[in-house]
Amino acid sequence: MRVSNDPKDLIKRVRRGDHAAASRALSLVVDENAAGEPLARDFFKSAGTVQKVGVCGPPGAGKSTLTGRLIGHYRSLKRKVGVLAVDPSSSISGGAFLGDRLRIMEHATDPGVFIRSLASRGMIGGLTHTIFGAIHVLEALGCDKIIVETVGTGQDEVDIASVVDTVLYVTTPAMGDEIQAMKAGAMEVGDVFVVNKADLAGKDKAVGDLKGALALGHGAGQAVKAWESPVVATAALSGEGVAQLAKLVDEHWTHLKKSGEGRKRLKRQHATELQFWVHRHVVKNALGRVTDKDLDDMVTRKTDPATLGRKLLQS
Ligand SMILES: Nc1nc2c(ncn2[C@@H]2O[C@H](COP(=O)(O)OP(=O)(O)O)[C@@H](O)[C@H]2O)c(=O)[nH]1
Ligand SMILES: [Mg+2]
Repeated sequence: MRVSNDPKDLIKRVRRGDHAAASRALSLVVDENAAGEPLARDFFKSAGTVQKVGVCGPPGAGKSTLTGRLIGHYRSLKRKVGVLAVDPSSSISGGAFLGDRLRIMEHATDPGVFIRSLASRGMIGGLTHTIFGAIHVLEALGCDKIIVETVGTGQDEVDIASVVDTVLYVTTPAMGDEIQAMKAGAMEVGDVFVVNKADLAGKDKAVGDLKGALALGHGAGQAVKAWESPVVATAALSGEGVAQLAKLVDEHWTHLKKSGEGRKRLKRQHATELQFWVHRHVVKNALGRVTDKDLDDMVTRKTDPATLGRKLLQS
């Protein structure tokens, strides 16, 4: 079935929960052509009302499998779930999109689940700059939870913590050394730490190491944090621990709403979204006006990148 590109019609249908329209709208918004802008403006009106959960951590930790499990959990509660996978190795057409393909295929035909992988084009810190536009489409579609899976590990300047409300950091018992070496950034970014593959040997040690490292982080002399990031063990393949994880995710959302931290995070998200927007447009606009003569003038040293750059930004 063809879906029209008429913005008013698309908006109406997305807000009615029409997946085909959402798919079309998402493409327009993500492609950043002029047709996407009125959509993006409208969808922003309903931004920030539902919890956005980021799932990050090293490749192979089981993020996709865990995401599939969380979808199943929310579906059992009749919640509508939106999932965005920002993973260069993930693609809907091929490869291991969302790990456990069978479970995902089951969700793919579920009208209560909308899944989309985003191209890695224009990646910043493991995220694509189109992530916010995509999230706003899912918000307008009426999703009750939005899950964003990324390869980001919380060590980049613009990372998952600037995009979502709640960050799940996924690791495994086999990644013990990784926990030891985990940078402060990753320790700070996680709101809930997950030791997945709890069916493997070394689960208790991994949980203990992680708790130890976290305790050092909010160690002596520092103010007691309102939210101390918990550590939970899961076995995504069997589903063990997933209900407990979901409970912690809910508790964090309640904490965000009650403490005012949620509003702070929303402001940070919007600041990042604005940063992406301005960056994109200023760069495109300025560079679009560079002439061949400008390049020649640099070769002959009549000008230099700083002088020319300033001129382009002012004109
Ligand atoms: N033993 C075990 N393997 C798991 C578990 N969860 C995921 N895996 C496997 O780990 C591999 C990587 O999983 P995937 O979800 O694609 O990881 P991602 O790269 O973090 O998204 C796959 O072969 C999964 O089947 C688990 O709880 N236990
Ligand atoms: Mg994955």
